[in-house]
Amino acid sequence: MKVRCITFSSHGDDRGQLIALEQEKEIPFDIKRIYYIYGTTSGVRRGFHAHKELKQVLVCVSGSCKLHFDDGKETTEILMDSPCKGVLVTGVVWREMYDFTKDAVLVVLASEFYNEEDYIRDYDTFLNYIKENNFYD
Ligand code: T46
Repeated sequence: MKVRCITFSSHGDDRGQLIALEQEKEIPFDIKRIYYIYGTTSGVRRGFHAHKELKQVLVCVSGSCKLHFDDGKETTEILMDSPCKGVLVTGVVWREMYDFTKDAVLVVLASEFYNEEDYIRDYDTFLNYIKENNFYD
């Protein structure tokens, strides 16, 4: 699966913690866009889509949430409970985000500008897309 956990180094001292993310270092693509999900209504599940081209790094900088990924062959669940934990997504992978705590802030660094045409928002269309493009291999 084209989903990989990354551990970020924290520059901690007696004042607290600081994590720096740099293009071509912690983030293996040019960053064109950053967005964050916060104030999520309790019990809500978001996402329900895949991207055709977009690469992303997701970090839960406050609180926690869970991520579900599905590449059509296997699925994985990742608990995002630390600002030191990033998830790099580079393939055509179905994703859902859930179990957000009240204080959760999920930051996403993205390789492309927002483009609705890059989204596949229907699960059967996603399965057909990866089959047609041999992304199962
Ligand atoms: C993803 C997961 C992790 C914009 O106008 N610009 C943007 O850059 C984004 C990301 C969204 N929007 C608008 C489009 C919708 O009207 O914000 C609204 C909510 O977006 P969406 O329903 O796609 O949000 P999620 O939480 O389902 O998915 C988002 C990202 O869209 C997606 O790229 O991988 O977070």
